[in-house]
Amino acid sequence: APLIRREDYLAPAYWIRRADLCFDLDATKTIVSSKLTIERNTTQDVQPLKLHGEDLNLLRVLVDGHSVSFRQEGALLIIDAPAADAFTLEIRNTVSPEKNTQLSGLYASGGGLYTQCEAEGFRRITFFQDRPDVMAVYTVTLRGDKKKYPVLLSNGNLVEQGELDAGRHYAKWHDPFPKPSYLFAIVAANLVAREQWVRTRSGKDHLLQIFVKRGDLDKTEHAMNSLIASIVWDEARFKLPLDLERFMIVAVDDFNMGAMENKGLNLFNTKFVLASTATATDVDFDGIESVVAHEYFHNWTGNRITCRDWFQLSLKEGLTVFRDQEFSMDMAGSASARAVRRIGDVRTLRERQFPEDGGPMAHPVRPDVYQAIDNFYTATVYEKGAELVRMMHTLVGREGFAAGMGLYFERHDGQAVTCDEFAQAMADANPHSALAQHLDVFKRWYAQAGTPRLVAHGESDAESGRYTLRLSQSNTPSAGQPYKQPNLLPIAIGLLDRNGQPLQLQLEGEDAPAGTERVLVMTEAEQSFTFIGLPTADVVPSLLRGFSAPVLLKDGLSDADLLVLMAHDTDAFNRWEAAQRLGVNALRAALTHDDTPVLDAAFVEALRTLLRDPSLDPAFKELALTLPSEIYVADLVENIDPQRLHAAREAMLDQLASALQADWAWAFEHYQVRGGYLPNAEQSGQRALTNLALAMLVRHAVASGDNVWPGRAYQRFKDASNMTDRLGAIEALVNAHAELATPALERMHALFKDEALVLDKWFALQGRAAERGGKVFARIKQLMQHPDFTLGNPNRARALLFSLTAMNPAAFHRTDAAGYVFWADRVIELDAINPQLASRFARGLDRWRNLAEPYRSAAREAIARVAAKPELSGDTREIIDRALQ
Ligand code: HT7
Ligand code: ZN
Repeated sequence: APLIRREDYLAPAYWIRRADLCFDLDATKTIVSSKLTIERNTTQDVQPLKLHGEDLNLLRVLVDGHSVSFRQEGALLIIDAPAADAFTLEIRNTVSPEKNTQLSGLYASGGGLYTQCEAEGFRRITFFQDRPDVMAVYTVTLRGDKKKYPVLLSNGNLVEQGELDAGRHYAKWHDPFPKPSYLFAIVAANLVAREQWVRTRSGKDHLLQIFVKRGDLDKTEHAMNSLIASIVWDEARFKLPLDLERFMIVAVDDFNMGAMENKGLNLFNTKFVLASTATATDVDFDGIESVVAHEYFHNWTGNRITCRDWFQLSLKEGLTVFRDQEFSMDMAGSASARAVRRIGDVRTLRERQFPEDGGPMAHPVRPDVYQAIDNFYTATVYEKGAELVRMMHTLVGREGFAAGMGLYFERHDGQAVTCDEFAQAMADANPHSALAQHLDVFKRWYAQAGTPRLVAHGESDAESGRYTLRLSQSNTPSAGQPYKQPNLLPIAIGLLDRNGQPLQLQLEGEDAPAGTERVLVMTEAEQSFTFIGLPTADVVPSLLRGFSAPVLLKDGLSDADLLVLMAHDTDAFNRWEAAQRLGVNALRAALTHDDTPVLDAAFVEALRTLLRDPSLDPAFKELALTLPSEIYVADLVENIDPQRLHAAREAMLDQLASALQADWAWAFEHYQVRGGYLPNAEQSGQRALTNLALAMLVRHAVASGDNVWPGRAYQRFKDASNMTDRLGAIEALVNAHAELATPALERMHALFKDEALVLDKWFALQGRAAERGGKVFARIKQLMQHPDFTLGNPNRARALLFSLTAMNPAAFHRTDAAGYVFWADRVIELDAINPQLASRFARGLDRWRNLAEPYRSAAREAIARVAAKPELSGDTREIIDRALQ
């Protein structure tokens, strides 16, 4: 496939102002009749009209009602000489939804018909200039069998509906907002809706609807509450009101991603809509809240202002992730609960985005080149993009950020723009900020791939009371970027004395101290900051508080310094970070020495103190007492041996389980939730900690041949009144390889055989189970043959396969290469069904170059075997080619 380059952007040769579409719906063959009102872009020379089309059967083409000469070249329909500067183009074509296993375009799922158009799915419905800077007003008529498709939906407002002959009916929808084709949607299915009217601040009433299959209505309350909370929050925090009379969410079983923000008609993976206490965990409830919010927030950041081209994807995704992160923090409430959310977000960033930035798919937040845009819905565009917005927020402050958003909408509402326009609006609204002063430096974040490294070195001078912090930053080369320039880094910092007391901060040249925390702004490769008036020379710096910049920090702190931060830092993020770093140090030591891996006594005692500390929230304790993941550590170490890492971490977990046994038992009892289930931050923290405690207790019991805790876990699994406790109990048994794991798994399957989302959990928990002696990998292979397993449903495929490759390094990276053989076979198999899913799965070996031998050579061989398949899709080909480059 040809490379598409950002620098080649040209405005379209034609504008499509209106699209009148008519669908005669049928799963085997749907007829699409399209009438487009087109104007030539008169700022350019006359050019042929080129429309995208993929997997379409063309029936006719008329210009202004007359036949016209046209040609089809590859995936383009070309009309060399359209009649005039303004004309109508009528096209009729057919598509086959039931043959569309890619789930892009119009496809069938569970008897209904659904669309997914982002990024380039509209061209799989009808011929169009399928690019985001072409914005049209859509009127859509849907005709179909009334029994099969009682619900007929599209974007905007319902303007007409009625009966037709032969048991059919129709509905006509009009969306007054011009929109790019990727936001188009239709649904024709047998669904029911939870409905709610809400009144926004202006006094307007709006209808909210959540459509699901009959029988799922009782699982939609949380999604509806999340939607209402999102509407209220966006109006309160950013003055952005709901602009539609009706806002619809439709849940669908087969969906390639989490959800899609089509204007007024969001389509959602059922996973992010349906929740009941019995079937969904706290993590699911949180996921629903943030995905509902994310898609709702797109209505302004993405739909009202959209992207000029797909290189600008982070314009809407980074900003919208930032907004949903802020929303979730505000919903969580307390400062501690906010910190817990921040820790979760940083964990995701470091486990998903950092490895991406160090591997073959490394790309800037605003990429320069791609083959398949579907491959660029990445952690870099989303999560690193959100960090860029967060840094702007840090630099201009909460009020300044709100002003920047205001100016952005004032300037660009209704337009398709670039990341530059967003940054410019932020800077212009805050002319005295460091962002405005160094905008060009800041914008390097959009342009340069790779995770910057920040090295910090502090020096105290006892006599003068000075502390000088010398900072230097660098970034390793990445594809097409051999040299990198320094970034603008906002570095939130505090200084502590040896007893953990915060010190007042006064920089050289300042008249007086200005509190115990501040943000240093670094713009050059090397910079020093000198603090004066310090009462001690024994300073422990707390750098990058709240993870104020997405960098790899090397500050040379000793374990003793980290223990001070872990016990006393006022910044909860850095307190957690200190515990993680002590864990990383121990794991690194275990990988470099041959002794039995151990955590030292001081760290274990610090963990015990933290676990017992009455002033700390259980959610925070659970995070701090969880050792850094194998995925995170694997990214920090070169030449990684996943089996050794797994063995070392398992040994440390055994040690923690044994050394803190009485403390785990105490925590398990002390933090039980008493009273009914609520999916709030307080209760979910308690459940998370009791589940961790139970896992530790079962682990220790199984290792020492004791049956009491496995028995209690099994009982809890059986009696649990909510899915979080039930899943926690069964995972404790499965991960410890307890005998009772087998009956628990059988029971769970029998209980939930008709609940697709719970079956996904059943597959996933086995896919990510702690490997021991190859048993987990063998079980995964066996589960491929299970009657409930299918590669056709993305959730099911992800549950088993992605759990192995993305979450279970020890089961995947085997010395006999069987994991890689399995991976290659599945990539090829999946690619023939669903290239988007296959190319995501193919990324499971992105970091093969970082593996030690024999893994590295075996992984390379497996990738080469996939590369040798001539029939690979463009999506998967791009990933595989990059991996081998
Ligand atoms: N904007 C949406 C992206 C999306 C998507 C992209 C490619 C293929 C399928 C897809 N489904 C949804 C989701 C979001 O970020 O809100
Ligand atoms: Zn999004």
